Amino acid sequence: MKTILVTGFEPFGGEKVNPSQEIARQLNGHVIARHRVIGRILPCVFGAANRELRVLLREFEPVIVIAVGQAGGRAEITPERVAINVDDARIADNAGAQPVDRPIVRGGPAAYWSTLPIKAITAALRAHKIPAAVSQTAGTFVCNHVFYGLMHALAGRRGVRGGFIHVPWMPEQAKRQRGGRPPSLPLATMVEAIAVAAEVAVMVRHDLRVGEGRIH
Ligand code: PCA
Repeated sequence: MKTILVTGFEPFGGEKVNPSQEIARQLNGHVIARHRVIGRILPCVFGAANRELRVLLREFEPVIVIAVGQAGGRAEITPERVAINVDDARIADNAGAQPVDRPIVRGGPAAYWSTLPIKAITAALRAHKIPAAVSQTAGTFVCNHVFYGLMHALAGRRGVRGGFIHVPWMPEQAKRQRGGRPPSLPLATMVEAIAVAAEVAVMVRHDLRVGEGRIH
């Protein structure tokens, strides 16, 4: 059976949980569209996260890779369009590093596009009544770092597609934020969302060609 690799991140920024970690854990071992799902957790550490990811790519030889991370404050499941070649950290990573304006791959391309069908995934999530939107930036912290590292690693591999999806906070995280209650989604909804995304990634080779505002 072919493999879909789903990665999540350990908690960071002083939090005790990370929905992406729970999603990877829960989907590990599932079979989706006749593909076996391997769910693994990456450290929220510049450099180390990409080294770990490359080990997983070699070990499991997945045909699809969906890296997932938390984007606190977002209200929707957001398939990311593009990874950019820069680390610029607003806070320290879990090893205390806080790079500023540093290329991820020296001499590498400025950016890589996701090779997941991001609009078809967005449409399928909305059809499942799950809030979703294409995102035009994965930020410049460890998530973008892993997204770029993933696409750089896949650039030489034909037939392997991958990308990144950010997810909101879980309700218990949102509750703990000061100053109003930011948006969140139940964990079960987010697990379902990534399962749907994986299925669409298997089924859809050519993404929808509709403007973002017209995806239903
Ligand atoms: N979110 C962070 C890194 C780990 C995570 O889950 C980010 O958006 O960069």
